[in-house]
Amino acid sequence: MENKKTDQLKHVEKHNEGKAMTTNNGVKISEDENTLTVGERGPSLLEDFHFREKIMHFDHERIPERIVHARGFGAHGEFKVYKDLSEYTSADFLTHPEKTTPVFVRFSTVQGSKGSPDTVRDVRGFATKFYTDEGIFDLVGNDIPVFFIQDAIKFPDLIHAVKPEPHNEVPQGGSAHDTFWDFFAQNPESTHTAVWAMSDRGIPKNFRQIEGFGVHTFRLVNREGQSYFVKFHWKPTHGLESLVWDEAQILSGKDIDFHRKDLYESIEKGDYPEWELGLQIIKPEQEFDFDFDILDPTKIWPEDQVPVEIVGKMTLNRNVSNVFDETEQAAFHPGHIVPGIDFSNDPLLQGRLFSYTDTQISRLGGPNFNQIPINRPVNEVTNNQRDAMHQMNVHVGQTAYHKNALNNNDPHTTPREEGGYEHYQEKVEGRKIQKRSESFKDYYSQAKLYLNSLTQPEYDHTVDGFSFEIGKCKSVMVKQNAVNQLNKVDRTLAERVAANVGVEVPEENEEVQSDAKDSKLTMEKFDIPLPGHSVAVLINGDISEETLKAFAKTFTENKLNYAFVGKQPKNISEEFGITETFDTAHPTLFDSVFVLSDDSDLLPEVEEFVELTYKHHKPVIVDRSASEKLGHSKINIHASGVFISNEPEVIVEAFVRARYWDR
Ligand code: HDE
Repeated sequence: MENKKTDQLKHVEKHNEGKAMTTNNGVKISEDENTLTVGERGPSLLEDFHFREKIMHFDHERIPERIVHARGFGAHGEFKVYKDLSEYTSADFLTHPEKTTPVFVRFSTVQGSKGSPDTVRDVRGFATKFYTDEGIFDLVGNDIPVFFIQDAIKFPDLIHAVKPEPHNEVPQGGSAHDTFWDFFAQNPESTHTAVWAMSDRGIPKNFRQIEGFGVHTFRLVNREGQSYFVKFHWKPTHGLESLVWDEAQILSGKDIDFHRKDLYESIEKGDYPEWELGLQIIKPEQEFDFDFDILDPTKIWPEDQVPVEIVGKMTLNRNVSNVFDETEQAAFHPGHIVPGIDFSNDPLLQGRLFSYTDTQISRLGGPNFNQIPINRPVNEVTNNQRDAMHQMNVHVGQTAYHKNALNNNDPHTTPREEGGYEHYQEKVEGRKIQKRSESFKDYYSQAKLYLNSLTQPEYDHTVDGFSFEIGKCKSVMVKQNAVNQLNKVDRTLAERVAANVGVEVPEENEEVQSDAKDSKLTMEKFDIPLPGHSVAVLINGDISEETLKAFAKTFTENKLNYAFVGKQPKNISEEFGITETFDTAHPTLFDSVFVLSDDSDLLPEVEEFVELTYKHHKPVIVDRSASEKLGHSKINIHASGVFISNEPEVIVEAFVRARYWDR
């Protein structure tokens, strides 16, 4: 949409204009560069209270990072429901199409620490805070619809296995190591999610183009008290895209902030990321109609069996003003729900309900974290909770208990009919036991369903993903055990991975005997819209200002991001022309390449740039002059996705596909 020659800081707000600097106690400061000393070269004096305060505050600037999902980035936005959903729920924000509900979303990786690269292979967190008029609803989901475990008691085990190994704190930001694959092989319920994570879903291209899933089964409850089982989905209107693994690895060095920059810049440019909210609904009487348990978080509800109903749209349209104050201090919780939404008995969900408040208390320093601006509901908070660390309110009055006569029993409780939250009355009977339900024990059918549903390139990438990760393990036993697990899902996958990592494929073929597919699982079901696509225009030699302007015009009209890369051609005004050099630009930072050349030979940097773009299956466009000189390169100019043209309009044809896998 914009030539990259723009001042990115232009949108950052000016602050404190014309105001004096003060201490935290409000005293105006006359000196902020030299501490108080005895004479110019003498000892410093502790009585310099401004110095002491400034250093003390700095010493405590960091808070503990999240134990998981430490690396993340967020933005503000809004949500609107398309139609009144009171058939299913009484939730105010889902029954008033005229209302706009503010939201805050934080995307994250799971494994890496706060400073780890964005493009690692991992599940992505997709947590949304809805500031509804009835209180906060947090949809704390992921970009993969299933999870590695079925019971929350195993979460510390999973996370200890996937995090850097304790003896050497390696690797950072990834699961390609022994303890994770040992966990995988010993805990077969992780198979389905692992297959998703090893597929293209594990290396999304950006946050704008991921799906979001609530993962667990929740309940919707309508005004009459009828309940429905529900799964929540976010479908990106910008389509769904992934990186290729080589590209993701290069980006981990070239630009570790690749995803956060993309989100920030898209919002700054007004190319707002959007998702539609989808619901899958199962009626209570259908609970046992499926060949999977609807409470099992390692299972999807295949969309071909339970269609997703699109019910609303979320748009992210405002960057945060301060990442620490807002994104870092945001406290999400799957237990933050509003009337009309309730929980199911999914044991993973039930365990999460304990963990999130508990973790915020140590991360954010006490139980008043709800009072931090980003966590505050938009409606008024009134109750008898008092005191504790970092209390921000000054409570008035004599009473802080219920019931009371001194204050007319206020704040009072509200019946369900008038908007008070009442838990759904589910009848439950049984013995107290510690045992997983038999209905949770099919670990492999849906892993097979997923593999069956992929296109051939997607399947091949999944083989590569497993081969890389298992191949990185040092223990031959772990590699063998992992391949043995794959053999229980898909024989071809097991054979190909075994060959790649150098272990035996088990003699007996134990794969799931099923050709079942779900048409919604491939990523290729999504169209990739032209706007937002980025193109590197490589300038080889002297290209006229007129030509560059014609390109700039077409790109802008089609809402494409572009950069002119190379050396500034002669006779071009300084404020126009080159925006990146071969030192600053890199093929992995763009979606495609366009080469403009005069009669001179191609620069080696141009050739390298085009070769890597070609290797990553992205569109390559060269003008006629450049095409004649690419003969001896690694590029087949007749291959699919390679276009020879001098016309800027060729982009419309070239960019209909993000990747040309058949090259
Ligand atoms: Fe989380 N998870 N989780 N999780 N999770 C956290 O909470 C936990 C699970 C998810 O951007 C922590 O505030 C347990 C599933 C996201 O701030 C912690 C279990 C799903 C985020 C925690 C799970 C998620 C978290 C760490 C097993 C997808 C980041 C810091 C029962 C549906 C939210 C924090 C943000 C964060 C616990 C499993 C998603 C430790 C015990 C399943 C997106 O409380």
